[in-house]
Amino acid sequence: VHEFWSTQPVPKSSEVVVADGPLHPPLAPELIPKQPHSLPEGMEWCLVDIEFPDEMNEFHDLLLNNYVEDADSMFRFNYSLEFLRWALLPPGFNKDWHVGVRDSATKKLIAFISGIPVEIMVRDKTIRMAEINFLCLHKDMRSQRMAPLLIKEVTRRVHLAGIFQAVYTAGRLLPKPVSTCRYFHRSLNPKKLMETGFSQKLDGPQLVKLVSSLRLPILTSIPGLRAMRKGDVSQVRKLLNRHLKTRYDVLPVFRTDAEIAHWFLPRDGVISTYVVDDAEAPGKLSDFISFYSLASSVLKPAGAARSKGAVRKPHGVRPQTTHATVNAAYLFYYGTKTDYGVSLTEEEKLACGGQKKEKALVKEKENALISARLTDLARDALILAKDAGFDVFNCLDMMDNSMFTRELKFGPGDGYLRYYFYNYSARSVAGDKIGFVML
Ligand code: EN5
Repeated sequence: VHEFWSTQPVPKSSEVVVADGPLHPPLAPELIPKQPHSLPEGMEWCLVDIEFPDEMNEFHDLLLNNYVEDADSMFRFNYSLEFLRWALLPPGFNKDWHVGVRDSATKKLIAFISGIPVEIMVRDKTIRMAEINFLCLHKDMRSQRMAPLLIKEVTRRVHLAGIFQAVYTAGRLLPKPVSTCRYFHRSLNPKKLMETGFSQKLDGPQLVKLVSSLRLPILTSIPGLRAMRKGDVSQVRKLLNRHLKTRYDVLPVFRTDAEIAHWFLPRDGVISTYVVDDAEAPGKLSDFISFYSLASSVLKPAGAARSKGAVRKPHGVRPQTTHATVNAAYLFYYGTKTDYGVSLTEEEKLACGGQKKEKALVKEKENALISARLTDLARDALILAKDAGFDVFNCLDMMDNSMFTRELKFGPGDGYLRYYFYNYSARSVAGDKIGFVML
């Protein structure tokens, strides 16, 4: 069934993985082809130099018209130029991993795939990997078996750098996910979401009730919450690495302040990070939360899918073609110290009557604290995102997100995100043990 994936170092769909480890050892340099894989007649490999505006615009255009859509083709990701620079030019990026394909005759960019370097911890092992993203084929080039060529070519280039594992995500089911997460959405601008078909149309008393239930406080609630600045970088690094390591089974390791500065310092229209500057100890950060900005183009006016007349549109909400995009904030990373130094009273220890029970009770107390704190942080993030003009706030049911999604009125979407490793077979990981966010 999987003509391509059955030839690749990934677990079979039918297989139950029982131990973590590479599927093949590092390749000896002489076994890695020095020349690019061959392409069909009329196509050629190119590097897309993200630092050149012209090439960047071509790449941006390819994605704008051909990248990921929802299951009903009502929306398509609309990554901004600035976002793509942020995503593809982190510290240590490799130009050779920004791979394009051009039409030899017209020189038009018709396909793309990228990798960036990342260090991922899977349970107790730290592995240097390529993070593969933005695989995109022009719509006119579909079903010509091009994706396997792009994947093989980026793999070859990653191998040449001495890296033999990769991590990637997809909405689709492939062999074989290490984890499956679901998208959750929190309306910030319910009327616009209904007009674009992003959420179910309501009118009358139902609409009134919904809108009032989605009201948010005008002001954020956490004292000392402010935008992150340069001076916060090293504290955010420690806060984040510790939070990820203590809470999750799959996580990135941020080795340097430069990486944290790149991924977290606020950039307009790209990434927002807020830190909590403790009032009692000014300059000491206790928490942070971040979200990135990714619009989706509206492809069909709301109601177009059922305009044949089978189902009547509720009147009062007219289909609108006036909204070009839905502006979405996506939850990125967060970290909190609220669970520092949870301890049991002598009384509680006695009641436990054993190390094991004590550990469980400490965990339970930590979780209660974290849950309350994350709910406050996420609520403040919703307020800030709404103020900044976002229409919806999205996240996955990964990390500790399920601790606040219900209370904060997120609802499940129709999309899923599957996590995959290349040349690493890992026992499956529960969604709430995934601590790695992809853009
Ligand atoms: C690159 N590494 O499906 C791979 N989005 O739910 C990326 N649905 O926006 C792969 N279909 O549910 C990405 N509204 C895979 C995701 C692709 C995009 C995608 C989904 C995620 C999405 C929306 C719109 C659905 C339109 C019809 C959705 C319901 C919102 C509602 C708001 C109020 C509370 C309940 C949910």
